[in-house]
Amino acid sequence: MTVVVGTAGHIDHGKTTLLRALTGIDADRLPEERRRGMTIEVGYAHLTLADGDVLDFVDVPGHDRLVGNMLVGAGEIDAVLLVVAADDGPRAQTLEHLELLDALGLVQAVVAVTKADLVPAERVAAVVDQVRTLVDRTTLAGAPILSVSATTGAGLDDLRAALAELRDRARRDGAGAPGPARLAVDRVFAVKGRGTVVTGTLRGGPLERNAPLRLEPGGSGVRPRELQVRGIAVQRGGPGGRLAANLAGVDRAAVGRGTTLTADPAVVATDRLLVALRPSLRLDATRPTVRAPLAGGTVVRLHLGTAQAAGVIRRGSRDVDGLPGGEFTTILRLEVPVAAAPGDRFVLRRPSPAQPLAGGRILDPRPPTGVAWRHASGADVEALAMATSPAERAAARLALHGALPLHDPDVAALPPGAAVRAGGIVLVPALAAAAVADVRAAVAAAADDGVPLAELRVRAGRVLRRGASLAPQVANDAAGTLLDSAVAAGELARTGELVHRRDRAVGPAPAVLAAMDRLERALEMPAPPGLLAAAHAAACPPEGVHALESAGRIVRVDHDLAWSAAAFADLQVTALRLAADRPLTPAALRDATGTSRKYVTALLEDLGRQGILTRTPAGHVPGPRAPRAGTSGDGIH
Ligand SMILES: Nc1nc2c(ncn2[C@@H]2O[C@H](COP(=O)(O)OP(=O)(O)OP(=O)(O)O)[C@@H](O)[C@H]2O)c(=O)[nH]1
Ligand SMILES: [Mg+2]
Repeated sequence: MTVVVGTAGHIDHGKTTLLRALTGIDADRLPEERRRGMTIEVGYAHLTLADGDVLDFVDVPGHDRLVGNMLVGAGEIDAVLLVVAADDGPRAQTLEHLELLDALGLVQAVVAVTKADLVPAERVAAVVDQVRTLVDRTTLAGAPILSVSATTGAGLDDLRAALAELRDRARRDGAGAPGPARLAVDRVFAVKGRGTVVTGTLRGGPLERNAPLRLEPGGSGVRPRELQVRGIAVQRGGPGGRLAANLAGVDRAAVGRGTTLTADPAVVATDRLLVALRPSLRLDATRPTVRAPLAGGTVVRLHLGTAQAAGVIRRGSRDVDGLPGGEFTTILRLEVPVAAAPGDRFVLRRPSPAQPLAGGRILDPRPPTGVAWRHASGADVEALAMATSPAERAAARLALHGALPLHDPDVAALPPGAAVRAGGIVLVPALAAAAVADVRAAVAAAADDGVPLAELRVRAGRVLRRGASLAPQVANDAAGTLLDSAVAAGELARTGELVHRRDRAVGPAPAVLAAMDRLERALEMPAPPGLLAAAHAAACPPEGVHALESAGRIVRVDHDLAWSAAAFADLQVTALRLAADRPLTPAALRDATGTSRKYVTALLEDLGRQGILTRTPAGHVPGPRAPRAGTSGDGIH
């Protein structure tokens, strides 16, 4: 796994010169950089160590106006080479870079006090002391400090040895820990005849040629046609280290600095993030102290990986202040989406006058919205901010969201019992229980009658949507699964489409049963009255009508037309007998049954739908499902 070291330090303090002395590579490759003798863009070099291992370097500019470019370089490094000129001592960008590295949470560093050839040894020692004090106030505390000269070569062997140790410490810290490959693009260019080429530092596992990847933001699919490590074509690059990828079929304009190339489902494009912020350290006494926490409405510039975006702090009632280390949580809204994943570190700067504001980490790149966010509590946010293991984090994020889709990367990390699976989602158990409790209450309120399944599904779906931001269909599907399991677990009972209490046999009340009998009798004639009027006359409620229908005691052919099953069977026998002789016309059926056009039309349509009769120009004839004379057990002859 290749460790990537980024330079840092004030302008002209000798970063690029030191890298050239170490590696023989001039990271200042642009003509303008060479002419002006200063770094403008991020540059690259690499060093083969005594043990044969290779270190990659990212060289950054020290100019105060180019701190944005410094952060592009610092956004994806494992360790730091801080350079301070012995003649000049620590200066404004020495301090600012240290503040930014601290904000990014970088830990492993080596400090080179360079240009030692220009000053007496006492001056070098004094600068080393000054630097020691500064560095030890940051996350880089304890970093070794060496005095060197790029011009004379003094101290370079010791520096190489210190860099080898730096590499070992970075690896022990988990630099390049295994995980999905992710490359934040820091440079894009078009190569004639080859198409678009991007470069960046690889995080996570290795990247294979032709592996299917996504570009975020945007989500477009891409396969790297060619990979290069330090100018040499490879089948696979990394893990870790600098990588160039030739992207087949991608327009140069579709990729920019900050675009991320990955197959990691945890990386998403987002313009609204839940973050934990820590006010930036202030090493420069002339700079105003950042008040913690940052006020709502504060305009910021986000530097995340190689991406930058304008944003604004949105404070709300779910924000948590006073977390360990002075952290506080907030929502960050961006002007444009960036590619982000949970745990990513970033820096916020004040746009004007430009200065560090805060370091941060992403708690949730897509926090809940709408009702689910209003229902989320500060405690949920705090649990997420304090989570230390993937399982804790996943459980805290589920609690915050109420529900997560099955394909969410956190679902696999959930500890057993932390979630209930329902339909295409997992639910926090309390929310699943609330939905089932609501259903149980509705069923209990309906006493003996039971409640239609469809109604309960929508009802429980509504409960789920109060606790999680879910599409209605997703919520109803999940509610359906919860209902099924409540029935399977014996908490509720189900008869047909009715859900009812387990301790009651479902069925209409005695009064309704009597009304049903009356209605059935009222419909037992070839030309019965309208169904609704008949039900009203019989005092039969709608559920009684449904019960008659589902029990097959009445045959309902239309909204307002039904026969008793017996009357309908008689009519069917008559129709079939006539149709067997000759094509049956509505008039013939009307005369044979003594009814009217209304009844025979409905009857013929219904028998046609069932395939018992088939309509021909001459009239209806027996259809494919007609019971054959003599073989039918229905008594048709
Ligand atoms: N005498 C002496 N001069 C040095 C040494 N290192 C660098 N210099 C000189 O210092 C000047 C600045 O060096 P650079 O390497 O360009 O400085 P830098 O830190 O990369 O500057 P930026 O990229 O603009 O931030 C150049 O003129 C170098 O020749 C050294 O060890 N001894
Ligand atoms: Mg330089």
